[in-house]
Amino acid sequence: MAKLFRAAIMGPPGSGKGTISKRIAQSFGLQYLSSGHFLREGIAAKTEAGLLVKTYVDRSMLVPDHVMTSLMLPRLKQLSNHSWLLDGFPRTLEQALALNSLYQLDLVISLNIPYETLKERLSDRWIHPASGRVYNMGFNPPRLQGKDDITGEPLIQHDDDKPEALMARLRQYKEVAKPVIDLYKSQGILHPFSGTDTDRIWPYINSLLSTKMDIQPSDACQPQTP
Ligand code: G5P
Ligand code: MG
Repeated sequence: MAKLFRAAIMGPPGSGKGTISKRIAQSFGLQYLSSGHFLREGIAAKTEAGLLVKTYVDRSMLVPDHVMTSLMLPRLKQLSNHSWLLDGFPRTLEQALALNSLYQLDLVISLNIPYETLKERLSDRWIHPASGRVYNMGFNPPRLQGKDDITGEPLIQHDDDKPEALMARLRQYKEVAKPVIDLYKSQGILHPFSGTDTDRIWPYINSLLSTKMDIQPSDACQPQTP
């Protein structure tokens, strides 16, 4: 059996974590787990926990660590025989330590994208609120302007993607991510990527993963993404 491979992708809001994760999952057959996706699933289901996390997510505040670890870690336990990629988890040192106590990551991708680029991207971002599907009017526009591709329902823009709110989110990201980045750097598994275009960063990530996983993208099996 091939060795299991466990990776995580970190980066500020809008840095391309989701876009790149989907490409990795498709090219390398990793199971892709997005913390934001699971949170939005709970919100859409209107469970008690979902309504609680909504109060944080709506304000782009971090959901408490114990909620995040109890959301993510059991899902990983169910995937004990799979290779996986985490998008958006861990985000804090507490989350990283909780993960570390169960699994040793093989590789962490950290995206460094200039603030001006993030501002442009997020001000162009439209969301289908019920599913969390994300569009960008320049990069991946919906087929019909202002409408979700799957349901045809209207897309909305998030208040938190306005410049003042975005600045605060980025400051918070830097503060909270620093000890996590330092931890993974000290473990020798951190791989930072800088740039303004996902399409330019992607070939480097693709090549890094091909080397680390000792696999060519075309050899990979079919992914099961959320
Ligand atoms: P999420 O869902 O993890 P964020 O805010 O960290 O949300 P987001 O918005 O999902 O991050 P991303 O995944 O990094 O961004 O980026 P993306 O969606 O791929 O790309 C952003 C936009 O830019 C898209 O429209 C995309 O099409 C476009 N784009 C990508 N590349 C390019 C490019 O090269 N050029 C152009 N022009 N456009 C491009 O978390 C949501 C909330 O959940 C909570 C928090 O409240 C968080 O705010 N949360 C947690 N709380 C605590 N701990 C955790 N571990 C948590 N995880 C989630
Ligand atoms: Mg995302």
